[in-house]
Amino acid sequence: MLIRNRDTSFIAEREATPEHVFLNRRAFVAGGAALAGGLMVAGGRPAFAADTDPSASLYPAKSNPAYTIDRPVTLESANTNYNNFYEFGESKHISESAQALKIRPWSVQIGGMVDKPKEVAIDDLIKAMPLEERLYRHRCVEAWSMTVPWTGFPVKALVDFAKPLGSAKYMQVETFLDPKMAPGQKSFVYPWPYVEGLTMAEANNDLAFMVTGAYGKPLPKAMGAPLRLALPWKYGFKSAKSITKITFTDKRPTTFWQGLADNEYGFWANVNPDVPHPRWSQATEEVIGTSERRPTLIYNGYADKVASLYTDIKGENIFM
Ligand SMILES: Nc1nc2c(c(=O)[nH]1)N[C@H]1C(S)=C(S)[C@@H](COP(=O)(O)O)O[C@H]1N2
Ligand SMILES: [Mo]
Repeated sequence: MLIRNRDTSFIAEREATPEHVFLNRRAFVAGGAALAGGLMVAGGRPAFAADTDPSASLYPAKSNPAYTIDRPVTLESANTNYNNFYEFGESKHISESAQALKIRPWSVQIGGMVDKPKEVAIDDLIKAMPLEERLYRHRCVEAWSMTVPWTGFPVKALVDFAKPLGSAKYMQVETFLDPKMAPGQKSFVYPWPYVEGLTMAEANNDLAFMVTGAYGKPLPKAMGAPLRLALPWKYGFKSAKSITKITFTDKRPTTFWQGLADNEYGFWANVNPDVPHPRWSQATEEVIGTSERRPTLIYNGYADKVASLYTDIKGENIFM
């Protein structure tokens, strides 16, 4: 993610170049140096060990034919080698360092404006929810995209489980806070923990998905195990990873990226090719795992399912 020069230690090149381009170049240079020295660059450990995950027997889940798409699925190996997970570093290649993420025991706190606050162990939650597989597009604000076979359950099922009060207007989600486990959280540049949020209408929309698996297996750590969001009509940063806390509230959350640069990353963040980011175009996207660029679609191709959520919102930029 590109951020503005709040911290003057960011070098000029980084400000002029999308982060993934800059970092890939750096990785290329480092790889070249290692090869010149006669070393092989390590191939990388597997993203996770599905056989040791206590939820492994629940996968693969049946696929929901209502959510298929007209693009090839991104190769799993391409996906786990190109991630945004700032808790484990600013590079796209965090799948090794993310192995430090401890995903059991794991529980999710549910509170705020609810009938009764509760804490639920992840395996109890997964067993109580109706798991299914959906193919979704994923469009990062940095103008790259993937197609991912997620497994999970509708956010609406979690809302029903949480029983929010009628006065709740937003669902806020938070990632763990543990700088010992996640070295990226030692950086004071970022407003940890990662916070995101949805309106209740968005949370109850059919497309809003709570993810527990991918590629027919439990979710790899690099993709935000054991619980993350997938909100395919919004820029990827809305889809918070490794969720530990869900709070229902009547106050709009200040999200992680807003906390860093609210002139560049908003609360709504709906995909729109005609509304550029302040420093780059959103008209097209690099399709990860291919050499293609494709035109970006309004609401990332999901307008029929979500556009009606925004018809009454006035005086705000719903595309930032
Ligand atoms: N906790 C947390 N969630 C996060 C992020 C992050 O850095 N930390 N990055 C976001 C961004 S910018 C994107 S594009 C997606 C990336 O998900 P992926 O790595 O599974 O493709 O996760 C989002 N959720
Ligand atoms: Mo992103």
